[in-house]
Amino acid sequence: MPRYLNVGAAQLGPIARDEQRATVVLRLIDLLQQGAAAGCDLVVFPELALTTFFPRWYLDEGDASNISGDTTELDSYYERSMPGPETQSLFDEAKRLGVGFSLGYAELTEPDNVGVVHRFNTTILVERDGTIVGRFRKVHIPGHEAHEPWRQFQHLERRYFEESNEGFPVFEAFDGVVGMATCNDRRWPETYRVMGLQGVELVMIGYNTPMFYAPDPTQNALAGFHNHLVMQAGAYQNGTWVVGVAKGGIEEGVESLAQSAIIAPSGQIVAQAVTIGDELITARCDLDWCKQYKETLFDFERYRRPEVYARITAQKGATAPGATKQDGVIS
Ligand code: CDT
Repeated sequence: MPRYLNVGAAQLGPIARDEQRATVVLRLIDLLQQGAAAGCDLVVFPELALTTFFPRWYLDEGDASNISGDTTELDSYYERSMPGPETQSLFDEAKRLGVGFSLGYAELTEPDNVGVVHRFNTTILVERDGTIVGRFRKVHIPGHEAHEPWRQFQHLERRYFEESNEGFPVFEAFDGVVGMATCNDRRWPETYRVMGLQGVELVMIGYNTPMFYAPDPTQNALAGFHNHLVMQAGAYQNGTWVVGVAKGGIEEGVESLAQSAIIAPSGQIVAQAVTIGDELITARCDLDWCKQYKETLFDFERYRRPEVYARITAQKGATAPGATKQDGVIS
């Protein structure tokens, strides 16, 4: 008897800088209702799905470890509680419909209320009864820390978000084993493998990917190819479903990749968005299909060789043969 999970990928079009949370939440509810009408158990929303992609602007002063000056606008993009006053209606509707969801947002947290705040690029997983059953904080934070005026637009994620040390947990939810990753995380094979080693059957990934990559514009034309390449490889090599969901289209003058996709454990794309705006795509995901890969070609227990992979966790940057690092200089 196959284990089917009906999954929706709720792609979003642009969110304007001055768009109110309430308006965005109405868009999310509309997509959730479309998901319910299509028989979805779970709807996946993108990264930072409640606001515009604010890391494109330099909004504060100080340095990345000590954000200072007027942070009024910056702080307005973060959630201090989840659900909060403006997101509660999404949770209520999910419960009413019996449809779960994952949602990316900027999290501002002040543990122990001692005045030290932390900022994470977070995604939560909400079950069909409206309860939060999982949380993921983005691990790989791309871009830069300081204002770089030479760029057409900034990518200041490394200023506005901390790197999470919580890794890639998986959750027993939706009658399967599920996990999350966020945007740049999808480009790193370790992301999928760490979850693969925990038996993951479905990975939810939201993304905001500008089509223009300032450090190397020769990559621009390959943005769509690279997006699918990494997620299809991650799915196949770990025998898992992958749901990649964009906030795409032209947001505040910056064009972002759409092409949301649902990918099977075979690595094949089974559904793909055809617009660059709000759009729900769906797939009936047989979670037992994962076994066909996990128990054959990618039988980890039988075939993996962790004893020869020590470098993967022992070393960060690449070192060419013969190179030694002294005083920061590779010789
Ligand atoms: N949001 C996010 O992680 N975007 C990155 C852009 C990389 S360029 C700084 C991505 O990997 O798609």
